[in-house]
Amino acid sequence: MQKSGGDWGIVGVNLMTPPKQREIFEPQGFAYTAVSLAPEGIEPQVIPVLNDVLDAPDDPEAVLSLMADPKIKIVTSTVTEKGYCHFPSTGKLNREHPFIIEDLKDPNKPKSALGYIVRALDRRRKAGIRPFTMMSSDNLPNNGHVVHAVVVELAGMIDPELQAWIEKEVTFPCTMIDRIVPATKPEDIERVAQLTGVYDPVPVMHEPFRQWVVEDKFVDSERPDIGAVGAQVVEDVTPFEHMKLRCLNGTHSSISYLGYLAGKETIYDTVSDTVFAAYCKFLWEKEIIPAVDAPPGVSLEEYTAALFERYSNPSIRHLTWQIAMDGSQKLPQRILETVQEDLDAGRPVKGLSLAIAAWMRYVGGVDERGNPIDVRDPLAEKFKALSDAGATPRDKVEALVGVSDVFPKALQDNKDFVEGLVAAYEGLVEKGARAMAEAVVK
Ligand code: CS2
Repeated sequence: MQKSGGDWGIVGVNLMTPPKQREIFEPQGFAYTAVSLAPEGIEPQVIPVLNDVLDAPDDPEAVLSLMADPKIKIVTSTVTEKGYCHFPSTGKLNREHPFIIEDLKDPNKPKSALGYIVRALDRRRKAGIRPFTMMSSDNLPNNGHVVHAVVVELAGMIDPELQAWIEKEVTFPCTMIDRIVPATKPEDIERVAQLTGVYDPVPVMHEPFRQWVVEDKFVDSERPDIGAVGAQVVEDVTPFEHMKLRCLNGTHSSISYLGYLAGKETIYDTVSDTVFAAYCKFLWEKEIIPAVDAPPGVSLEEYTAALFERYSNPSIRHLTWQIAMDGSQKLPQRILETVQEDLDAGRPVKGLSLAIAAWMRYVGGVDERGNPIDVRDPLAEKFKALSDAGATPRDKVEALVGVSDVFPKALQDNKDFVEGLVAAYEGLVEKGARAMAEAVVK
């Protein structure tokens, strides 16, 4: 904002309660502490960029009138994959979603991010105000297209004229954002207080690495000079998204499911085990890099070697349990698209199939030592019921592959792929995750 000139500012909006974010941020002037966790040392920094923070459930009108204010030029969303209320395998809006049903009831009390976006755009249109740019910052391929499709679909359910105006006037740039930021834990808050002498209940603990790639598609070209602080402003984000989602998130999820089953608490713990380290490198070399077109000038070998260093950062305690969350929303773009491309090209997929089988075992809700797993996923109950109903690994795999919200038809119909999953699942039950990861690499 300093480098851009002008009078840019940022207002944060919290869509879900509790906790009440405004009450937390206001006494500290809306500033917060970001802590860079480098292996060679930790570095706290005060981030004073927020002008205000609003809690939507407490005051929907404050949020809607702000979003309808002509001084708002850009709305960004960081609501996680499931926040788009869509079917991950098709990208279509889930019209039965409880939030979407709420969004349709009262124009002044939306529930989902999409509801706020559509209702605020409607106010702007009716008032003759230019729209804002709608920029998703979530970890989805074609995130601009995803949010565009669901916003337009929801608008169409409200008013076809609004839908047509959005299609004509609003832009939805695609973005790729990369920085490992584990959820803040109570011990982090204590640690930051000791480090800085200041109690901040909302610090952000992050790795040093960062990458931000943005498609240059803003309403009336109005945006701050994000290039001045290292964002890459490009014509096409797709190769960057594929590289990140498949190389980083694909292995992140794979080693999280296997690592969790094997009793590993964090990514660092998992890759410190030579078996899982070799498995992760095997995935890149044999199954993922062959399915990724590198962005111009990027070496995927160097990119993945740097990723391995990032995973091996002992200062980052990124829980395998956290990454394992919401698998139904993550698997398609992180793993299944890669598998499909490998299969189409005649490449083997035994490494990624093991990861999918590990996810299936994970959502069954019991780990290798017989302990229950706290599975967090919008479809958790469905997965548990399907898994419990099957007597054998084969029954369980076939039932879970049948979930069309997650698996595209081409994979459901691919007999060899499904047989591979059955064999991997049986192996997980008989030998365990670590032995199975070892067998893949041999
Ligand atoms: C992680 C990501 O929680 C997860 O699913 O894989 O949040 C990952 O840390 C980020 O995409 C890194 O940029």
